[in-house]
Amino acid sequence: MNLLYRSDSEVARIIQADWERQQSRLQMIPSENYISGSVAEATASMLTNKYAEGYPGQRYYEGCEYADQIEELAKRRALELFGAEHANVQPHSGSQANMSAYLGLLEPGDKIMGMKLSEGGHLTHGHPVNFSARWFRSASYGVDRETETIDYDELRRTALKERPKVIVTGATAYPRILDFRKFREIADEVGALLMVDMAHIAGLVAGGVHPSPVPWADVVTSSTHKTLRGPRGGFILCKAKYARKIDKGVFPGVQGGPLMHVIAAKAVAFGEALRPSFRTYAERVVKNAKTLAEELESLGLRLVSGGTDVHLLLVDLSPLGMTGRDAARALDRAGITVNKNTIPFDSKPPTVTSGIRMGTPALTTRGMGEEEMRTIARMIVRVLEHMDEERVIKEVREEVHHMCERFPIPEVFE
Ligand code: DSN
Repeated sequence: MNLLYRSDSEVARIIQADWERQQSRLQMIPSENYISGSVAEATASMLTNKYAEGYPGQRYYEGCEYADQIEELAKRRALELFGAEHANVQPHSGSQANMSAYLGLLEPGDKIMGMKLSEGGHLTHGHPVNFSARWFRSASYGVDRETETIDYDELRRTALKERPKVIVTGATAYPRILDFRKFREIADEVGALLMVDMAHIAGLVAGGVHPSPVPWADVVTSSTHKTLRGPRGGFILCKAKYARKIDKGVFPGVQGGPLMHVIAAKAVAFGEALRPSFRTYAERVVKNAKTLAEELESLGLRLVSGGTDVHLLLVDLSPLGMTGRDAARALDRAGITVNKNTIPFDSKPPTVTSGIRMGTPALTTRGMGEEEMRTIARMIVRVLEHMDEERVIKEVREEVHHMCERFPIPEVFE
């Protein structure tokens, strides 16, 4: 950032400060990760200067020959990585991918049925404050109170009653494997389309450690920056028969000019995820999450659904009489960054919550393994047990600092 320091040090200093925060704390928000230097270079490239509204070979601007090449390359790699029939790599984010897919598949007022945000879903899956429930009608499903996992019989009953046009699945805070085959069966029975938002698990699917939704879903949406470890952005995969509708939903339906620099970075990230080493990464993410979960449980914490199959876990703090908000703040002061999160049937509002959500994608990118997960679990419990003792917070902060120094963020991904 030499140039930026010389021309606008006010901005450069803030960027540098956040980079130091990322390096010196344990980043355990499960939707965050570290991109490679190559993804960063592509994101910062001069392709940002180009307007390329439209699609390769059918642009509304001249001078798009390299924009076409980069978009075709990103699409080819996405198709190879996920084995899909059609890809659209233009969505600026996961939410815009969802908005575009709805616009392509539905008319205003049609009904969607998605998982409740408070039980693990996402705002764009039909939450009342979101466009997905304001422009469309929305019904919802959740988890069983006992098992805290999806009860597929109940889901089927709700679908039969509600008769949605699209069933949406995919989650932001669900620690278990989703059974896409069952979703497909239910969608077929009620005559609905199946849309899977795989944003959280895209890297696990690419790495072969979570079943792929691609064979089962009509449309799969995703972001690129979570377990997939790409730039901030989105993409959509679909069966060939929906290609036209989906493409029209993205452009001109929702977006204008695509972010060509980000599409280039998506191509780089898809390329990285195609390497055999990415499988090892995905396996380690899940192994680390399971180890972290086991250690936290053995130290007395209650985990929603009793554990995890994926990259994240949810801790229920209500038995300790504490809120997610207070716990997350104390942990961040100790250098462990997680987020407060509602747990199923939470009695507290989303700004307070009874839970914290944490995950292993970023720690695993740093090269941390099971031994570090056990140490981190002990540090987390120590902070929770001594939230008001500055001495303990400081000691943990120092331990975190040493661990971060031992595991620098890699610039290059092999
Ligand atoms: N906000 C994201 C998350 O943290 O899970 C979902 O889009």
